[in-house]
Amino acid sequence: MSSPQFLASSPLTRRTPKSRFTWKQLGQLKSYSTTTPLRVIAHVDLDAFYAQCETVRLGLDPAKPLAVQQWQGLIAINYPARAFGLNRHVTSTEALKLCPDLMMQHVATWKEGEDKWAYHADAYKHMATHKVSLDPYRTESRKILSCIKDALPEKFQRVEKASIDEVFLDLSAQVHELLLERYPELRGPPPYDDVTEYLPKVPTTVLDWDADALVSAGEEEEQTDPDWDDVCLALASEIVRGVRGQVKEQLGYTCSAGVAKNKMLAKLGSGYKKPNAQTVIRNRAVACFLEGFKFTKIRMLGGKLGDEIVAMFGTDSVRDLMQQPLEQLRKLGDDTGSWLYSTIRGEDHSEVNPRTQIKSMLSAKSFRPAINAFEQGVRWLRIFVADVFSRCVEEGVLENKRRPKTINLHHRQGQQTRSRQSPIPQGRPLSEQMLFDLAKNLLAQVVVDGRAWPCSNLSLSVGGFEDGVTNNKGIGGFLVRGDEARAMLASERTGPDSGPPPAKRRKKGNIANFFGPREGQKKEFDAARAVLMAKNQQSTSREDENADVDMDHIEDDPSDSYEHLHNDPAEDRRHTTPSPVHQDDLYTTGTPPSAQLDNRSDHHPPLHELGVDSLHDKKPVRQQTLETFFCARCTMHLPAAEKAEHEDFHFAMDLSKDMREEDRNGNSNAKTNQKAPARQKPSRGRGRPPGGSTGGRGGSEKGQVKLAFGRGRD
Ligand code: TTP
Ligand code: CA
Ligand code: CA
Repeated sequence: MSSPQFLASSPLTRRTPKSRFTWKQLGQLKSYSTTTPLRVIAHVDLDAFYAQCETVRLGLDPAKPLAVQQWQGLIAINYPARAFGLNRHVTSTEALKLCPDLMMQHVATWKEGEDKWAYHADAYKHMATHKVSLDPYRTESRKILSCIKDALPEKFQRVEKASIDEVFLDLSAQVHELLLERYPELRGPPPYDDVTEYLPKVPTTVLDWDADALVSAGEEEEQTDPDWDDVCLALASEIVRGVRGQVKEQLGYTCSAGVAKNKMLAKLGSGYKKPNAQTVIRNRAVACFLEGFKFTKIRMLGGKLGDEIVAMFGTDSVRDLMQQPLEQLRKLGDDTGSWLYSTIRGEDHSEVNPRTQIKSMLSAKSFRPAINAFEQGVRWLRIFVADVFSRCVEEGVLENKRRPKTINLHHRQGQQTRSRQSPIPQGRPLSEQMLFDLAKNLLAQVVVDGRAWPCSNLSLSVGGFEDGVTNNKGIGGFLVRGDEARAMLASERTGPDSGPPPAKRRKKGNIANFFGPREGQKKEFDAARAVLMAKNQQSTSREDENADVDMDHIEDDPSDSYEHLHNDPAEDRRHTTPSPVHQDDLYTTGTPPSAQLDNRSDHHPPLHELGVDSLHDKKPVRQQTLETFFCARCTMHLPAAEKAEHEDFHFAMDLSKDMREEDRNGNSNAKTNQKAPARQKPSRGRGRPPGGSTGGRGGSEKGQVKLAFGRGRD
């Protein structure tokens, strides 16, 4: 590696007796500084994850070809099966032709009407009545995460779960400790106690990279002696080898890893050589490494932003884009241009965020054929609730460690997606029954609004997870009033789940009335609900109707600039099954897009961030993305499609609170009506005016609120 002759002759050679790194930069490692050039990050990604889960679960020989099937498609293919040319675009029938010995294991499913998922041998025939469960893979994912953590000293476990089968590790502090252990000259103090002094030179010219795939740095760069950044990466790589060894030994899984100075490079590195390999990208090799990539493979650049750049500069290659001066890139906007400029040069100062708490959970099903009756919907709700509740239990709801604040139902009919949201009462233990009643109530609201059938997709999510809530005042108390509030509370206390929807218990309500003429039923709703109802219409979300979803969305850290520029998840990070027959599954990973570049609203995590690069090659696949927005009041991310509705939710809640206060103060309705419009309703810029108002835009806000109230009380 080193060459004294070259060192003597090259004008580029740093032939000082010192390193090019300072004592300060070394010290910064200890505190996980995101800017020290000595930083060391690893990304670990399981090989053919679901396929390995099945191999391990069934105790099969990992050398035998195996694929995980979902309906007629394949969603995971192990490496022995890939040798037969199998990939996710191949159907199960085609797969068997290509590889007659292929073991195909269908994913576990929830069967309509049952309250537990199971492995059903004939599940592939029953797409209409079964729903995919990813529980087995989530369970394995958790075990692997904890094994990875345990493989690291407790004080150095800075691990971010990035998806169901990947994690980032910030190994900086651990490497710092190892450096000091192995190179006593680094223990200091620095000469003259001056941290801006350069470190001594690395005492060796050869580093042990073991079996690592070492990305070449190009002839010239390879001539230079190793410096401390190389040493740091070699130590990190040693740690990662140990971690991977533990995962294999204890749980039987192989994984691949990337080791580099930041998340972006580490992530690209883990996919560079697979399976069961680890790739190191030394700082000196970054330019060489990135040049060969399409920039659309880089995190954040796989989606619309990437397309925009391709269109603007007529290329998708990093090499070509690197020729563009900063001013040219700034055509994309100052911030985006600068970010892009440094990103394609391998800069990324985002943190490894060890928070792995789930912040929302979603369970969904696409119906083919569509469903046509309330009772049918309710049967699916029972499954969604069982699914979501079991995941809540894993999150510690029974011990009141964490619990969700809101429940959402999304309903799709034709091109229209509608959502209903309700607070989850906080003052008593969360139960499956409570969630079920709330869910049923939400579905009943959709139904009473009309045009509910045929329904092609239903999804249920709970969100706003909070740590052990102690206040016994349910947020629900603020949202609804009068009969509606009583009806809701009653519904939460109901007995058998097969009972009628809560609406039945409303005044005058029997089930026939409930599903009767729309206008008449509107009277059943009180003022705040009317505001919600009126505004909840006509969502034109382009959410994919074919999703059979089962996903958790992990807490993100808004301070993480990396995430700011991107994601969710999640995740919201999610991805689809690119089967030609269906896209039936998606999962989430990591954090959602919490902010946008230049205030753009269309930036969301590219699928490849989820380890779904292959999807980009497949033209007919509609990419599912879940754009989210951050609600500062709930401190949570929610699907962007729900933004307007969610704002309405707060608006109605505030309004209702005002009214309660005024009621308490003995104020009249007249005053309430004077006051209510003063609250600015968030502008939504889409959909029809609330309450069916034909009034104009902008200035109509106040009138709309009044109208909604009027209508609710007619
Ligand atoms: P990936 O990490 O993208 O792929 P993989 O683990 O199967 O294979 P690799 O060795 O290349 O990393 O996805 C992780 C799991 O997510 C995968 O095993 C199955 C699931 N998945 C889907 O269900 N649908 C998809 O479209 C993709 C890409 C993955
Ligand atoms: Ca993987
Ligand atoms: Ca992955």
